[in-house]
Amino acid sequence: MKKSKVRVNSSRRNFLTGSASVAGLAATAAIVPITFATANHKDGSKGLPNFINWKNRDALIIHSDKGIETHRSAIGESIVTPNANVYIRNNMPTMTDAQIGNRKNWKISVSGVKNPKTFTLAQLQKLGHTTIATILQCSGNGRGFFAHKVRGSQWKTGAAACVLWTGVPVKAVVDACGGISSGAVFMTSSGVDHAPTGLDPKKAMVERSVPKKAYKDAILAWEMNGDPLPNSHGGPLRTITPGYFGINNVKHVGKLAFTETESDVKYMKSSYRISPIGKKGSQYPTCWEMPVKSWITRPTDETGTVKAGKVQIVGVAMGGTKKARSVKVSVDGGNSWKKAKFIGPDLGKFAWRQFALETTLSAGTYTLSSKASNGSNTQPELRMENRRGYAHNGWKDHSVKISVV
Ligand SMILES: Nc1nc2c(c(=O)[nH]1)N[C@H]1C(S)=C(S)[C@@H](COP(=O)(O)O)O[C@H]1N2
Ligand SMILES: [Mo]
Repeated sequence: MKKSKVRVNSSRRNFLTGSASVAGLAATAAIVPITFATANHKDGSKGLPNFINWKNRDALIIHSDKGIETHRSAIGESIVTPNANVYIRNNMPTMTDAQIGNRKNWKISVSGVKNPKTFTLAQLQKLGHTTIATILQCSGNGRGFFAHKVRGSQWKTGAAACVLWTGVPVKAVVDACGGISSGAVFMTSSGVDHAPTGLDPKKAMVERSVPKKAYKDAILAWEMNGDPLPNSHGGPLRTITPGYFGINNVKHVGKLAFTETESDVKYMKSSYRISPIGKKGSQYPTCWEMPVKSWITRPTDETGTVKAGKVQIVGVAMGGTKKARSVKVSVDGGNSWKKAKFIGPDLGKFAWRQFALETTLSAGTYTLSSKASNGSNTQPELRMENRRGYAHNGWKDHSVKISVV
């Protein structure tokens, strides 16, 4: 397997994340070696774990049976990522058919509303129906570019997907319960995948609170790209919180609550906190809204030899909780930029936009970069250094080096 190396520099900087200022976190100068494989199965010849044996092995990089990444070139040539190519991130094991039972009878309790109720999936399906496109992206996507030793899957670009979800708007569910109770500040979703493990719920339950306002866009989804929501993606029912990082899209959801306080489980309180290297604690911001980001999907080392002449540089750009407005592409490592065109359908502000720049390249080596903007924010050059390698949207690390022959 041939590998090439791209060396990029990062230098000191401070950063902002979402609306919360994280002062005092700064990168020390570092040389970051980034390795791209030219062939699939760069993780060795491991097969797919059993619970996702229906997935497309060639599209995936297996970090572990809890972290399976999509190859950079396999997130979809068109806008939506095929289910067989979508990454998997499990804190708890995927529930089995036996544990789930009859899907139509799956139950979710709704509280923190005027009239708390429990609905079966069949009942939810009568309350409302909608389809939205969102980006599912792990908070740690891009972790593999960090220079310090970060615990967790070394994701590069492929802990992300653009997916069409079908389900019921949370707003319709809230209306059916007489509205949200006064005093609620958060929408809290609880997964029940910890239950079969018998582990302490405070440590094992994936329960996530998001600011209440997120309920207006959120849905409870039972379908993913036209298929019943696969167990591995949280079937039969999952909260989709558009514009928010993956963890806030709770799989196997059994409880939805409008709460005055944030959940106090581990996955809310201590995990997913964006803290300086060497520090941790719930005083740091949690991974909620995603920042503006883009990356090139083609050409890369994965997509084969690039011949001199006309080249299509293609990628995806996301605006976070706002629409992606523009994206610029550089073929010289960021010295000069050209505006790329958005192509394909616009599936709304929570989906990514595909972009393309047609250019002519002669033989040589090139560093291809992309930089997206949502009108208010533009991708920074450098990552914000942080302990667990979250929320990386720096364009430099996401560059690809290609040889044109
Ligand atoms: N119930 C539950 N929800 C969960 C998780 C989990 O382990 N259990 N993992 C979270 C994380 S960290 C991410 S990135 C996404 C991954 O979704 P996927 O496996 O469908 O790609 O689901 C989130 N929701
Ligand atoms: Mo994640």
